[in-house]
Amino acid sequence: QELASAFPFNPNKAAEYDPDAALAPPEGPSVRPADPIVGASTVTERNGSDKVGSGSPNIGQNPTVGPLDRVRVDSTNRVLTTNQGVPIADNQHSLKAGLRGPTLLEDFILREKITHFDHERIPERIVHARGSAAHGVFECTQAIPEFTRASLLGEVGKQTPVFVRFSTVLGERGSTDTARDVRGFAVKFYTDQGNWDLVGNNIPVFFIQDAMKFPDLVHAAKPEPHFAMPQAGTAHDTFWDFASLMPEITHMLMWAMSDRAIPRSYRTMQGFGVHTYRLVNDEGESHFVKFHWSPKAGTHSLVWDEAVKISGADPDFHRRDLWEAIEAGAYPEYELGLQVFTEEQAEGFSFDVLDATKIVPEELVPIVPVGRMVLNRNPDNFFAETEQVAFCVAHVVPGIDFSNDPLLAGRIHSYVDTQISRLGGPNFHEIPINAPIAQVHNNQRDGIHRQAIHRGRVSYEPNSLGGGCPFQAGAAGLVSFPEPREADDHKVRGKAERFADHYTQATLFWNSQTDVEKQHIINAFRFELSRVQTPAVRERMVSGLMHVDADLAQAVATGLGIREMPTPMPKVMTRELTPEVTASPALSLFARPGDGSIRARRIAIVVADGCEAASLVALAQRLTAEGAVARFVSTALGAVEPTSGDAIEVDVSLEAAPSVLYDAMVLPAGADAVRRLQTDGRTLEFIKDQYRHCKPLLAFGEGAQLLTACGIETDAADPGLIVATTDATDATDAFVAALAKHRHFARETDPPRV
Ligand code: HDE
Repeated sequence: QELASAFPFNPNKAAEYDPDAALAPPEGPSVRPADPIVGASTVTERNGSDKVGSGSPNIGQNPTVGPLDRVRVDSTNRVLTTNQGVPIADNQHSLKAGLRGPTLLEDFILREKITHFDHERIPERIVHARGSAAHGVFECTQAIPEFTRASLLGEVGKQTPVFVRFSTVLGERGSTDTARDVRGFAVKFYTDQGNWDLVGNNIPVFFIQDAMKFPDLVHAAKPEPHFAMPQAGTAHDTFWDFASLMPEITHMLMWAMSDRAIPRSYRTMQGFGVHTYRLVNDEGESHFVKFHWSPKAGTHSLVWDEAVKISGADPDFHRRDLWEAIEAGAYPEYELGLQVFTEEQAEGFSFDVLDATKIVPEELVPIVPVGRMVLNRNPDNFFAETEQVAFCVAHVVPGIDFSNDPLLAGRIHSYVDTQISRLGGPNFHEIPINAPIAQVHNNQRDGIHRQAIHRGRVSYEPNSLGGGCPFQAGAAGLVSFPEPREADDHKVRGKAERFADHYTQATLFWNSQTDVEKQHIINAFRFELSRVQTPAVRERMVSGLMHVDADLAQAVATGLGIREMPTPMPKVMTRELTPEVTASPALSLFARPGDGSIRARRIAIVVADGCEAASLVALAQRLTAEGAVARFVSTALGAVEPTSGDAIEVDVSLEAAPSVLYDAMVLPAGADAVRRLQTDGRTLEFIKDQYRHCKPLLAFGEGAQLLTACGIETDAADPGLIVATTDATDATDAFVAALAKHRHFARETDPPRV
């Protein structure tokens, strides 16, 4: 008894001694209950689980995989032990034969520590290695039993726990967050019918049409094999060589060269299932479906110059943003929308819905909102959760099924396959973050690191010795949609005809962009292709772009110094298809400005000795009250003495957190302060970057002189540039409105003026 209280038992094992203690959530700061969506009715928590369920009897009761609290470890007030639970007396010194003598082989404590350390790393994901994740809740807002028997969409208000991982595709695990790249948007729904993984991207189309080409695509895009450069980017010869020879890539390139590939935040990007999937209802009827996530905060991006600079200033920019927003209670929220259509409708479309390089325009099939997802809790441990989570396209639940998209088919195979090597064996579904809430019963046995302790002698089916258990669910289980085959289908390698239309939707995307977005796309092509060393590759790309839009191709060619336009690339499909839609405003990033909130936006309020504090402090209070993050910035840390009132403690120096890490900037009034700031080149550089990146700027009083010193015209008609007297509350209002709008591109020029 005495020993037990001195060295409490491992809580993972405590159930064997004290079942009540085992079921109680462990104490300590690392464990917080999930925050339910406010106002929702059906949140129940079992066993203190973070996996908030819908109240079905299975939730939290699974003896094998159970809630995550079962495996959480909190060492507060605990003694240091070996992996066998033996208390360690001295963690500083190895065991030696005399103080200056050799270290002994006998020192199993040293060897255990070093051996474990030696094996800490697991292989990173071959793609999407760099990622960040969060826990949350999905809530059904419109039940659609007429389309699907998936229980998570069966009842309004029903809540399903989720774990979401965002990622870049190309970079290694430690690469920068703000590289130009597609972002992964993978959602694991822990439903009461088993896990459903919707493994999507922030761009609704893909580079290739057939899984057969995926290793080629990734080999071309990853660092070149001879010298392993460049990291986390496509601006190199092998990618564009491949791209220029694969015209099916054209539509995706338009998206990837747009500002979609440099999001401001994971909170401000859309997500897409990309492929056409199927919904199947209780009667076995099927509809095609496309999945869309839309952020409540709107779609906002960085500008390229800014993204490049952030890579140096804070390579963890997106990871930090997601973490801090959740810690601050500014929970990222997304709406799930569906495009549901019939097979007959799909046959009539001018494009093939099995081709992942095509979208279904919203004008053709509207998006119907069915739910919302709130990310409300950061993981406790990056490795255990974010790194070990294993998403898999094959994880579907009854009511959700696949289409024949040939890209999807390859993915159904690839994910589970790669995870067997990445996570070291076939039992990775038992790793707590991957384990379903639904109970797991089957006759799969053994394998490396098996956790479940299966009872009884039956591990086969049919059986009589185990009473026939576990038994087949029959119609209540997952029944694949019995899709009829065409009578004349032959085994063949090839593609359906409409897959060969490589340009119509690339043109649709181009035509749907605003002028600002078009210019950014041109600049991105110019940048990426300027890095390509092989002139023939650059020319071949331009010859393909000529089919998208003549102006686009010309502008890119000019940027590359190509004086004579090449012959357009021969088209694979000569038959002209008539698209249903030639412009879709919904494809512009500006179509989703968001809810007008400024939550989690970061504002630099510049201060220096001799500034007028009252207006700045009042502004900081207002911004904080609206959920924004206001930071007092100066040339160095320490306290700043204003003209009157209390000293202002500087939060961060210009050096430590340059301009690109802020969404907006405020310059103080006060002649002395302005004189001081003006003599520091870094302040002016800070202001210039804010201006060049089209961010809101507010200058009080003499602060406007700093703008002039940067060559910024203060009387320009620019709603993002506000010059005010110190007591102007309407200026503060204008600033908050400018902040909610995010960027003010009207001032942008190419090349930049400032
Ligand atoms: Fe993936 N993809 N992918 N992919 N993918 C992986 O699985 C693959 C594709 C996506 O946060 C891998 O566990 C093939 C499209 C995301 O853990 C791997 C093909 C879309 C993630 C794999 C594709 C995606 C991955 C690497 C073409 C958007 C990260 C590690 C046939 C709809 C998930 C892993 C996470 C990860 C294969 C194409 C999204 C190798 C073969 C299209 C978000 O299995």
